[in-house]
Formats: sequence, structure tokens, C-alpha cells
Amino acid sequence: MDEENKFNENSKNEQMEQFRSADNEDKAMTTNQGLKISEDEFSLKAGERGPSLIEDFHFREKMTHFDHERIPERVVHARGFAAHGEFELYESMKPYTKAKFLQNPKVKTPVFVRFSTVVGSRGSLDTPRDARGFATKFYTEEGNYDLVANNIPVFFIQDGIKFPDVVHAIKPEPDSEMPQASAAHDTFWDWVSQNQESANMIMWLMSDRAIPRSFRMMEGFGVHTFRLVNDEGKAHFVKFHWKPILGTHSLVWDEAQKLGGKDPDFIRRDLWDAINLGNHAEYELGVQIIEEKDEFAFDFDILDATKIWPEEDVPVRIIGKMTLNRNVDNFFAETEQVAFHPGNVVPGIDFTNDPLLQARLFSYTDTQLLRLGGPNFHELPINRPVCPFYNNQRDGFHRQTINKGKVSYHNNSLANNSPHTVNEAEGGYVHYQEKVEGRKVRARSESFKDHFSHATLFWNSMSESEKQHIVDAFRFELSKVKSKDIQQNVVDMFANVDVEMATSFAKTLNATPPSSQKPTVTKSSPALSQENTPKKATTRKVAVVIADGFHGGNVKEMVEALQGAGVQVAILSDKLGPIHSSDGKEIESMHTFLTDGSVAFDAVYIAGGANADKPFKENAKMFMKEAFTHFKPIAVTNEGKQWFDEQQLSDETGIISDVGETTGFASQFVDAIASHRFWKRNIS
Ligand code: HDE
Repeated sequence: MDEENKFNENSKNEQMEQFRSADNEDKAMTTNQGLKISEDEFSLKAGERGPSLIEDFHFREKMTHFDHERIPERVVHARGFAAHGEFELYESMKPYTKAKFLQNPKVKTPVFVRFSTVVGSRGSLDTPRDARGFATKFYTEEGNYDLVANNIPVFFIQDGIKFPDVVHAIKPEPDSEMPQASAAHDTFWDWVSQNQESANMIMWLMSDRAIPRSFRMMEGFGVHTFRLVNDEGKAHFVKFHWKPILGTHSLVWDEAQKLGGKDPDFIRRDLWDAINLGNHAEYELGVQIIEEKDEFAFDFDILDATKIWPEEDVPVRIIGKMTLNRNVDNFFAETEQVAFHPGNVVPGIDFTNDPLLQARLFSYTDTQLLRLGGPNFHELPINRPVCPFYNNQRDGFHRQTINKGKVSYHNNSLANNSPHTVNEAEGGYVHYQEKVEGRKVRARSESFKDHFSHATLFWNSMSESEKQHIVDAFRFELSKVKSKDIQQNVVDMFANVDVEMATSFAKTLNATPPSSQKPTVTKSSPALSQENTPKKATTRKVAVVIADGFHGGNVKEMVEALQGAGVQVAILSDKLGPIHSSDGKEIESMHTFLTDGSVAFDAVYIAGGANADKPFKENAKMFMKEAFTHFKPIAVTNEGKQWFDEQQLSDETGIISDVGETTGFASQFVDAIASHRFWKRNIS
């Protein structure tokens, strides 16, 4: 095999094939020792009504395995969902980095991506207000490179030593273990108001970014400043970005909460279904690059993880695309056992002194030793690099490799000093030789002391509706806080971001409004607003609500137009099975009012039906009213139009109505779906 083709986008899948279990079909059941089993429903007893016998090895094996089937969930990011895919480079990054997977645009690299919520337990829900993890493992020919990112570009803290504190504060309170998967409680907001470096992250957390519509519609950010190092040893500072091709989109808060009950798996289901349907999730990789000489050219410290590099000042250069195109075969073996680590780097990618990053470089292996039960978790199929690995590490729990020979030390003469180290030119990793000097101190750098400018920058960059959502989120969260003092502390803290904003939620809390001293930052960054993200109809989900006696022609035309535009259509009625049109046709209903609320869809088309009974009509009205209050596009025809009119909703923005004759009805609806939400709609 020539070197060029040795590794490709299929390398990981091919490697994993050897670990996949054989098909069970037509096979005799055996114990784990291979012994065929004659009976699997009754334990071995002394007499039919007698005591069970300890010699029943089959019962013992089956029960013992079951008793040990759980491993500790991740201390954060416990609830995750993952998929396989590939990364393809658009342009060589050779001038900046020697990383092999970033050299040749022809090379495709296999990847595995795990998305996650941060706070909730593994069995919690997909739609809480929370940051989302976006961790990518690139299986490169030089070893695994992990870009362990979030969907928010900044973090709560500047120094990793505070991580246990913020996590303890945001997790359920330790006495009652409440609330689950939520920041809306006293300990978190107490922590926030006593740790004001969190201001910028909290603005993001209160924004729509924290309730994404889909993993397919989320940005990803490496957060820290890393280094790219080229062949000549020259380094540049870099920040990594993932930009979703479908744009960055969110739920509305009421919808997110309802989805938590109706379908706690809403977001993982979205990714699973999309991949199965061939709607692969796509993200472009972008880099922001700063020359070493410009390290101090900004009015913030580029090593401070509570700051962004505004895209208007440091443009994001798009260098490649990742496509997630294959679901896992087994959740536990892959999604649960995958172990990411920001310290998994390849030559050409290096660290900086960001004190948050430095702490992470310790924490990930440490936690995985516990979670995965010992030091050999790199041998698990999902974690193995596609390139071979050789060293003198041996033994430990669950060791898979049978290392041959008596030599397991370095230096040695018995094995010709194998395995041997190699120099940089031969691919040996050499740490970037940054010059460091200083006194040992426990201190925050002066350059990390501004906590509010970027929070105000974020606020200034929001559209009117985005601002309203932020204020509403503060209102919601803080209304759940019981301590008046904590509420007041938060109001006072966020007056440093924007006085009007803090005043708006102070009123709801009955707290003392802040004085009118205005923050001085006037700058904004349009790239931060989701108003400016790509918007498309493709892969959006529409409920087509029909009753018996529906207008066959209208519905057919609409369904064809929607499918033609790549929209996913779900037929919904009051029952499953065939629904009959007035002209003798039938369409299969796969969804009902009982199983799916309007929250499960991006838009609704209420076609109605002449034979709809009263309960149907009431359900349909409720369905459209809910979609209306979530600012969604609604199309109505025939009875649907009547029911809409009967509700006397105050506004027709985003409502496409037709009594059968309007031309372009379906295409108007497709356009409305591509607009996603009608924020100007008056829902009061
Ligand atoms: Fe993590 N983080 N983290 N984190 N993190 C973990 O590692 C930690 C931080 C992120 O899908 C843990 O294997 C510390 C920032 C993701 O498996 C743990 C600090 C960012 C995931 C850990 C941070 C992240 C984790 C828990 C501050 C965005 C899930 C289980 C110094 C750039 C990966 C595990 C997956 C998981 C520690 C801060 C992203 C405990 C100490 C900033 C996406 O090691």
C-alpha cells in the first residue's frame, strides 16, 4: 500500500470492524466461556419449589454481569450523543502548522464527535438551558488529535482551579439533589455574583445559544488560545471555530421546557434521524490567527478564556469541512467509552499558558482513569489511534494487548533500544520552546481584570428579540432563586453590563434597580447575533395536520412542494393509519395529537378535514396556537383557515393562508419555513 492511501476517511471504520460482534442470528446461546446453554428462564433449584443453588454458574454469570453494567457517568457533560464522520481540508495550512492532517486538501481524516449538555445527569434531558459540548476526535496518521470544544466561545472562569467550585455551584444542590439539569437555583447565582469573571459566559448562557434547536445547528469553539507551529518552528496563536452549514439556530424557552417532557431525547433524535435519512450534519472549520508579535496588541489578554476575539477584528478563515455521516453501532461501546483530552495533540499544534487550558491538561486523563477503570482505556476500540503505537507501558486493569518479549524499559541493549525515540524531522513531538520566566505566585494577571467589557459587547451585538430573550432568561432563572440578597447581588453585578437590562429584570424580582451609571463600551460584533446566520428550509420538520375529509389536492400539492424543498413532512391526525380525503384518496398518519405537540415541529400546516369532530378541532386549534406563540410559520387551508380565524389571534405575521386558489401558496410557506421564526409577531 502506498503511503498516500494508507490512511483515509475509512481507516477508523475498518479498524473498528475487527471489534464488532458476530451476528447472533441462528446462533446457540452460550456463556461467556463458550458453553452452550440449555435453559435461560429458570435458575437451578433443589426441587421445583426449593432454594436456588450457588453452583448455578449460568445464573451467576448473567446476574454478575448485569450488576456491573454501569460505569461512573462523566462528572460534567454526562449526557452526550455522538456520530462518526470525516474531515476534509479545503486549503493547506502548511504556512502555519506541520500537522499532517492540515497539509493536503486531498486527505480526508476520520472523526468521531460527541455532543453533550454540561450539567444534567446521563438520564436527564436534551433541552435544558446549558452550554453544549462539541468534542471532536480526529484519527490522524500521526495519532489522535482532540478538539474538545463547547458551543459557547468563552468560559465561566479564568483559572482552572475554580472549576470544581463552579461545577459544585451549578450542579443540583448537595442536600436535596435538586434541581436537575438547571442553573436556576441559589447556589449557582450566589457563585456567579461572587465570581464576576463569569459575566460574559452568563450573558451567553442566558442567550438563545444555550437552547440550540439541533446539534446540527450549533457553532463550536475551542475556547482557548492554542498555538499552530510550522516546519520552521514558527508559531501563531489560533482559536478554532466550527460553523454549521445550516446556520446557528435555537429553540424558544417555553418550547425547550415543553420538549423536555414531551421528548427528552429531542436533540439526539434529531441527529440520529437526520443521519439515517442522509441529511448529514456539516460544519466548516475556521481559524482565527494572531501573529506572536501581536500578543499584546489587543485591549484584552488573548490568554483569557472569558474573552472572544471579535470576528470583525480577527477574521475567521474557513479551512475545511466536517461531515457527520454515520451513527454509532453501540451507544455504550462508542459514545460512553470515548475519552477526549485537550492534551491529545499532534506535531504542529501546541498549548499556550491560558490557566484554564493548563488545568484541563491535567483533569481529563485523571477523570478517565476513574470512569473507565484503569490506565488502558486507550485500547478501547473507539479510543485507539488508527496509527500503530509502541511503548513500554504494560499491565493494568483490562489490558488487551499481548506485548511480546522480556524488554519493557528504555534505554535497553537487549532489544536494540526499541522502541526508540525519533527526532522532530521524523515526526517526534517537540514542545514549542516558549521562553518563560517569573516568580512562583498564586495570582491573577492584571491583564485578566476586566470582567465586563466583552459581556457588554455581546449585549450590544444582540437584536431586539435576542435582547428580550436574555432579559426573560434572567427573569426566569432569578425568580427561582430564593435568597433576596443573591437576587440583588446579581442585579448589581449585571448593571455593569447594561443598566437597562439589569433594571428590566430587577423589576420582575422586586429588587432595587441599579443606579443609572452606564457602561462605556459601545462596540458591537454583528457575527455574534443569530440574526445574521444562514437560514434554510432544508431538513426543517413540518406537521401536516389532517382529518378525514381533507382536501386531497391541496395537501398533495403542499406535501410535494415541501419535500421538493428538502423539508421533512410528518402527517399528524387524531389517530394513526390511513386518513381519507374528500376525493377518495388516503394518506397514512404516523403521528397524533397525543404523541406529538407542535413543539416537535418547526412549522405547521393545518389542512383540516370536513369530517373533523369537535375534539379534533379543539386539538388542532391548540396545536396552532402553541406554534403561534413560538413564532413559527403556520399555513392554513379550508377548515384550518376557519379554525385560525375563530381564534382571533392578534397578528397574521408568518401565517400563510389559502382557501384553495392562491397561487404560490406552497412556495410562500417554504419561504416562511426558511425564515424560521417571526419575532415581530405580537403574541400577547
Ligand atoms: Fe471540560 N471536562 N473541563 N471543558 N469538557 C470534561 O472530562 C474540565 C472546559 C468539555 O464528550 C471532563 O472525560 C476542567 C472548557 C467537553 O466526553 C473533565 C475545566 C471546555 C467535555 C473536564 C474544563 C470544556 C468535557 C468530564 C476547566 C470547552 C465532554 C468527563 C479547567 C472548550 C467530552 C471527561 C466528552 C469533559 C474538566 C473546562 C469542554 C472533568 C477541569 C473550557 C466538550 O475532565
